[in-house]
Amino acid sequence: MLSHEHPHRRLNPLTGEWVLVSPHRARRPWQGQVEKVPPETRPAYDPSCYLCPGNTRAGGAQNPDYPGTFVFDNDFAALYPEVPQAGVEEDELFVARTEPGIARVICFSPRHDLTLPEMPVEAIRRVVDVWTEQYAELGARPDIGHVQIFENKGAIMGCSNPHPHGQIWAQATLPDLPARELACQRRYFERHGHTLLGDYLARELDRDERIVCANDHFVALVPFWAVWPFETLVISRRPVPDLTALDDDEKTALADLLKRLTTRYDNLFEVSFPYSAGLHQAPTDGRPHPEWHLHMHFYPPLLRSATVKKFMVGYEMLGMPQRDLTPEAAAARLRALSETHYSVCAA
Ligand code: H2U
Ligand code: ZN
Repeated sequence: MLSHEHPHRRLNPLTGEWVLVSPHRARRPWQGQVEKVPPETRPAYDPSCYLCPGNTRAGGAQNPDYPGTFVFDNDFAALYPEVPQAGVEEDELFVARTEPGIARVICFSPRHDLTLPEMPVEAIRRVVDVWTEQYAELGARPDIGHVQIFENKGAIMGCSNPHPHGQIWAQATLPDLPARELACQRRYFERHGHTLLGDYLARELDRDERIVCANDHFVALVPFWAVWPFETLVISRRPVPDLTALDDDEKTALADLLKRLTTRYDNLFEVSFPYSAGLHQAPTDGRPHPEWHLHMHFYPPLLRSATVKKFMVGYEMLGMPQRDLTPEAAAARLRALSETHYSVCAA
């Protein structure tokens, strides 16, 4: 029996990568800065925000007076459809290919001052519906093989604007991380006849050691192989390959779980909790993907306060990811938090 007290490695079965866990180091003294972050107040409408309704964007286009969600083609798109098919393949040392794609921005709400945890479940449900529609529309295109929907939240994550929004990068080929997840899920499904995440979820529910919160259709947990201090994985209880396979109740349940999870995150350090989060759905290559199990990753960088974050440097850039706080301890911290947003409690 492996003791979680000693340095050990854990395998991420979704990607085949390992993480080094050094629990004893969580006890080391911390003499770095711990700043108290003053609560941020933002207006409901900001005339200088390029995402607020009615405003002119940096690219010159004008936003409509949208009442709910609003999707537009990214004015500074990293990918666009009309690229001439070309490749460099001088030899095995210099390989490059053009990549067609589409990049979009999704405003979650017309309200400049809200974030997901502060939005009502019905409004988050609209965001889930937009994600579903966008995955279906972009995925149906013959030139799109993968649709990556994500949210970058907080200035330290490189988010350019506090207005609640996410992005979509859809492209011809499968990016590296989903490709690794595809290979691992496929191998598992061929061997066992069930999805990897379905079996994993059943085991986690049984142990109840890393579960953060759950409802009838979705579960949020700190994965056994978490890399980021408070990383979580949201898994559908029913093994479905993508959002379009969810029924009405399941989509509302996803919205409910997202609100509850992000509220817990904000309550952890009483700050609008930064993260990069994204859905992992089946590739849109026109083939069935019974092995793919819909899930969403949350990768938050904060470690011990509103300002002290985990850096992926040194050993991590040269060796492998490493963590001090155990996933079990992180889950216990998140589980102990309230699902009422701290700003409501303070009011
Ligand atoms: P992030 O804040 O997550 O970085 O995303 C904002 C995106 O919005 C970014 O990709 C786009 C940027 O290109 N954008 C527009 O498309 N139009 C604008 O007027 C400003 C920003
Ligand atoms: Zn705004």
